[in-house]
Formats: sequence, structure tokens, C-alpha cells
Amino acid sequence: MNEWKHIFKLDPAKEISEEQLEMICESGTDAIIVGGTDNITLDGVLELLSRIRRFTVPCILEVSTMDAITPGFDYYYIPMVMNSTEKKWMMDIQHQAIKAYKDIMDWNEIFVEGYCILNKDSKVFKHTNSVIPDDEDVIAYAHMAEHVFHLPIFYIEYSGKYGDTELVKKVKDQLNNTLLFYGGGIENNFQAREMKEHSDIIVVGNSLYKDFKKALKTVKAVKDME
Ligand code: 1GP
Repeated sequence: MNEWKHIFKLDPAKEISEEQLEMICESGTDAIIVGGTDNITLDGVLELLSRIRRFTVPCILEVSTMDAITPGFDYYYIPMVMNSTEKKWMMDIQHQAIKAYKDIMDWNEIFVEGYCILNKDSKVFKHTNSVIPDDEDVIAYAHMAEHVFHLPIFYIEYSGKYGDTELVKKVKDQLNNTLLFYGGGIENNFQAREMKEHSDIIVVGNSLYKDFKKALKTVKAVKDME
């Protein structure tokens, strides 16, 4: 994961054709995350997993509901929403999941993400009752992710909206061990490169369902960077 630059995020509740899925999986992206906020069902997750499994690209489940956890993925990402006002999104759901599944959990496959959600209009922001932090707050969350919780990933999430590059850069400058993921509103090569410049890994989601060809090109855009 330390060498990765680009990840596509696919929503099991949204339609993607076979042809498009093949192009995504063979695009050269470093991994596919299966994840979303609304209408995530075990059937939907399993169906998408089996379709992606026909290809060799690493496949990750980003766990958003306990009901849709299944074996068979290469990795599991577990979000902890640091700027939620409710403790359950930071700790309690994860606690319950570990209580239920600890005997079958392989910690080599599991990575916890410190999430900071910065688009107040996104579904995930509302769903998790988050609040918009100022820049100093975000930087403090990044420090907590790295130094308090020793998390492998700090995720700046603008889901659906292109974010503040200056803020992303400020956060990146503070992190040494924790990887910085950026996701939100990346639709073209310029945005992909700009955000990759300031983060470790960019995540491209929605634009696959809006302008597929442009979204696909973001892989090469960041892979060609030095
Ligand atoms: C969403 O961060 C990802 O969880 C990607 O955001 O869907 O806006 O590309 P977009």
C-alpha cells in the first residue's frame, strides 16, 4: 500500500456495466475499494466482489455496515470518523464489530482509517452527524491519527466535492508515518495530479458514474507523475 497512488471506489448500490468494470479493473489503478453510504446490502457487496474477482486488481471492502461484511476481500478498511459528534462513528460500531468477529479477523488484512469528512452536503457527513472543523482542527485530527491512534491511514473525505488543496497540503506536511488519502470530486487529470501532489493516494469514485472516460484517465495522470 505504501507504493500505491490511485484507487477507484465503487458503490455496490450503483450500476456499472461489465465492459466498464473490466476497463476499471485493468486500468492500472492500484486497488478497488467497494464502499458507499446508502443501500449497502450483503447481496450487493457479494455481487460486486465476485465480478471484480475475475481480475487481479486488489479488492478492498470499506466497511460501512456490519450487515454487509463478508470474507473474500484482500483487505478491509475500517473508518473511524474523527469529526463526528457521535462517539458511535468513532468507536462504538468498531467495538461491536470486533466483539462479534474478533476470532475470524486477520489483522494483517485490516486497516483502520481516521476519517475527516469536509463536505457538509455529502450523505456521509449528514449520516455520521459530523461537524466542519477549521484547518487547525483538521491538522490536530491528523496528529491524533498518527501519534495517538497510530493509524495507517488519515482520509480527507470531500465526497462529491473537490476539496481545498491548501488544506490537503498542510495536512500532508504534518504526517510522517500515516498515509494521507484524499477523496472527493476528482473528475479530470488536472485535479487528479493536483491532489496527488499533496497526498499519498487519491480515491476516485463518483466521476466513474458521471464521465467514465475522464475518470478512467485519472489513473495514467497520476501514474505518469514522478
Ligand atoms: C468517496 O472519497 C471518495 O468516499 C471519492 O469521492 O466520489 O467524490 O470521487 P468522490
